[in-house]
Amino acid sequence: MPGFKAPQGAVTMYHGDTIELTRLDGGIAHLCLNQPGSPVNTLNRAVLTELKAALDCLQGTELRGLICSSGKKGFIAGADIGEFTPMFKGLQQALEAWCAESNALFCALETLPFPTVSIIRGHALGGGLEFALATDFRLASPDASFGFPETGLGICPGFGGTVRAPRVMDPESALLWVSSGNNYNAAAALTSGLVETLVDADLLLDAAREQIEQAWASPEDWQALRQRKLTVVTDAGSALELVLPLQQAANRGQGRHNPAPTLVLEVMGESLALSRDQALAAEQALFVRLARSEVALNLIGLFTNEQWLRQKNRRLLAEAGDVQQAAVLGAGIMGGGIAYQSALKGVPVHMKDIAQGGLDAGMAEAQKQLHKLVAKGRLSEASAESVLARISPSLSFDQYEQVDLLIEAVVENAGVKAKVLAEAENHLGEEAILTSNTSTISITELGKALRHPGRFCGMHFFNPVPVMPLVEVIRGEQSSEAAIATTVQFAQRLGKTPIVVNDCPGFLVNRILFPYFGAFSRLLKDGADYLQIDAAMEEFGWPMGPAYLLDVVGIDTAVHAQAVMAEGFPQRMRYGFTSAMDMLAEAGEYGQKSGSGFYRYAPGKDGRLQKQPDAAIAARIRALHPQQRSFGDAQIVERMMLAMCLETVRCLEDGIVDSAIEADMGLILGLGFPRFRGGALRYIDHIGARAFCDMAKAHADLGPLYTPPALLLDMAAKDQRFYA
Ligand code: 3H9
Repeated sequence: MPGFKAPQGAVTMYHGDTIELTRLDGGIAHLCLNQPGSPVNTLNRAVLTELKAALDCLQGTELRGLICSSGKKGFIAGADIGEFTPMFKGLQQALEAWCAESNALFCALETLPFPTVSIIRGHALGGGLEFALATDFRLASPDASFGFPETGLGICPGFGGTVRAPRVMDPESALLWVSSGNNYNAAAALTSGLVETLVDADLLLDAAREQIEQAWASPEDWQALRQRKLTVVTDAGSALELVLPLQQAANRGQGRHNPAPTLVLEVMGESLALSRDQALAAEQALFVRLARSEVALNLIGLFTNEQWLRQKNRRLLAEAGDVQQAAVLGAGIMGGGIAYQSALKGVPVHMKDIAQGGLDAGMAEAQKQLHKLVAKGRLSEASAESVLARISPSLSFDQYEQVDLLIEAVVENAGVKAKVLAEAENHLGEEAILTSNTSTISITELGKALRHPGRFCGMHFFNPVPVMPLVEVIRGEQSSEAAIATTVQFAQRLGKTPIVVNDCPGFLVNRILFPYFGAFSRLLKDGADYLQIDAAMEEFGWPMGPAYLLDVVGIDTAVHAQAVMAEGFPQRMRYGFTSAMDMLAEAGEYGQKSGSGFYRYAPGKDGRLQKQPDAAIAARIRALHPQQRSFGDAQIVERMMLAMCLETVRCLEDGIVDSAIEADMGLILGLGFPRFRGGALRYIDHIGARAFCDMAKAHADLGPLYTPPALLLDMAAKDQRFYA
């Protein structure tokens, strides 16, 4: 989609690689930002240098106004996050100097001697929104979106956003926007006072000219706007009233692990009672402090990891076939979820089961999910109906010759899966790709049941399918690159993040999860209290502790998968004792699905299951493991995280996963590994390979699960890290 271009006959005032400044008729200058070779504009160092040069050209001219626009479909996506890590890890003085220079630039834009207008289509995020806030007026098209994503990166706005937003918008919205990190639509921007008016995209330039004329028509109003941006917003007492409830909300749940929202609210609250320049100094001090924190470096690392992963997958896609018709075998929770997701994302899908009851349940589940979207206003009734119409339930293989990609999602039993896959292969066309949604069963072995194992690979979805972002694409020994590429492309089409891994019991995510459960079982055996373990792991940052997680996964499912893992890695993963998990499974207490497991479950006021600790369950676990020993929270975290992180290193060492980035992203997206810690390997980097090995060696009595792998020992000897 073309962006704004200077009209013919406009006189060039400045021409850089990314910025073009032209003089239009009527004495109006037009600054257009258009970064070559990138789908978005970012404010990287080169752009800021050119912006300074362009602003210098505007000094001492007899202009009537300046219009700022973008040559892309969006306005500006913020500062260039790719530049952050080296800059933030570098010298503090250099970072401070960069902030000060950038701020001087935005202040120069703000004080130009004529009215300035930003015209915004698409996104104006972070530094991009801060750019717009430095101009006098903002006009936007109805499709525009705005936000300050900085807190999600563990930092705060650093180009004056915390200062200008509450002086331009209503202060309460400004505090919410900056602290939440959320995106807001054009209507919200209008209501909050951020934008003057909404205008169709092709009329924005004319509307901006008009805005400049209006400013000259009542210069006192225009000057009053400028004055408002320089002064105090409110007194300290009123500011506190605005800030406190937002701080409480920011500190709830997972939010407490990222200090950025709370601190930015504190600083913004204080700054409401300060002048612009004092407030800018306070923002800069907070920005530098947050930028150099471990949390920020981890969260920024995730952004660059995601970018790296997208680029890697993009390279694969050259070999991918197009999936126009999908099919799912098995209409259970997973199969039904996959069929729903495929239909939702526009790919028609056959859903086959052996029982009409199964198909009805699968369709009912899809209907339930669609109702939820309609109720939330995210889908119209008509669209929901067309999504549902894309799912064709059937008891037969009719029309399977048109299927491009099939996902087998029947029971987790190798024999049944092999049989179903072999039968399906007979009904598919010669080019079709077959995949299996399995969490543990060997893809290489399943492939042996097929005539064309090259066209087969694993496609492991996580439950609940519509919510969980990860899909593991598993390469069996015979899987062709075309099968992998097509499956990766299809996973992306479903809105998921695919990670390609090699075949082994548990693949990547479950191979790492089960040693973690192993550490949990062993802690219980050694006398630890599972309520304390859950609390300690949640405090570490996990969304739920291991006992609760087992109840959610299903203890029967976990016991089954544990058996597969123990067979695959007997030395490390065979328990050699009856675990609490075994005991509960034996008693039919499978967790949430049966109403009790490590906890007891009953529907709460909102109808959702609430967990309750139960003294009787605790007593039975104590009877099973009579030894009592008290553990500190730090000891618990150490034993749990060692088991998980060491297995992650082994996956890298064994070539199950190609890179540290993919290993960490798999854990974050598939297991909910605390984002602010950046992943298991980044966590090792944080502690240091040598210290991590020493910690592991101190637990040698716990067996081979705690033996540091050769790769880590080698890295420790050479003082190496997983991430630069
Ligand atoms: C900030 O501004 C701090 C300041 O307050 C102060 C500093 C002192 N940097 O997502 P897409 C890449 S913090 C670097 O496919 P879309 C993106 O990774 C910044 N790269 O397009 C992708 O790369 P690739 C606050 C960026 O149309 C390519 O551009 N801003 C940035 O679906 C295309 O992106 C944010 O956090 C960036 N800022 O969505 C915004 N933005 O092709 C983060 C994008 O190699 N970005 N890229 O995979 C977004 O939310 C979306 O990219 C956006 C476009 C909505 C903008």
